[in-house]
Amino acid sequence: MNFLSPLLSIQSFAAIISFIAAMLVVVVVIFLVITSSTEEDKYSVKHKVYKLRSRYFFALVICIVAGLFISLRLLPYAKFQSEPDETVTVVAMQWAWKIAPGVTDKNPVDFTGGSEITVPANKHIRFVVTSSDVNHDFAIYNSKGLLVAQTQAMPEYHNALEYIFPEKGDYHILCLEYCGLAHSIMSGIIHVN
Ligand SMILES: [Cu+2]
Repeated sequence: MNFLSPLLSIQSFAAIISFIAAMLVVVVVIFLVITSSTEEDKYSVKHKVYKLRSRYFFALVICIVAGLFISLRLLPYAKFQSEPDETVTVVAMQWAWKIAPGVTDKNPVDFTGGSEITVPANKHIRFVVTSSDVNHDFAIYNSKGLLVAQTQAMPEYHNALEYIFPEKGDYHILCLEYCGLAHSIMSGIIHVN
């Protein structure tokens, strides 16, 4: 009996706490019932909230439309609407890049090109990118090693990548999609002058 007494005291303590909590709930419910508003009050509050809601809605619409017009001007697409100053064909293959100026109607397998090309700075360049075997990704990095443009190189698709090189110097080409064992040696250079 002796060893049970601490347990009993904990039990009675818990019972008292539970009773107090239950009483608190009852008091809160009674308080809410006494102080709750009538039906008419509910309608006037509802009217106010609806008015606020419609104002909030119009403010939101104005913000979204203004944001749209501001951000649309920052999109890069507008400056690429015109025809490019130069077009470059890029064919990816396991595990090299075949790059040559101009557009070609040659089959990507028969297409010949080197891993380097020279293009002018501050001119609109269009890279027409495809692959002669599996999926690759044509990625251009600037001299600081930052990725500046990329597009998928996929067999039977010709993806156009438009870019204006802002600075003279050497830009590096790497493959951004794992394409097999020697994926990491797929590199090329774009000389910009
Ligand atoms: Cu690759």
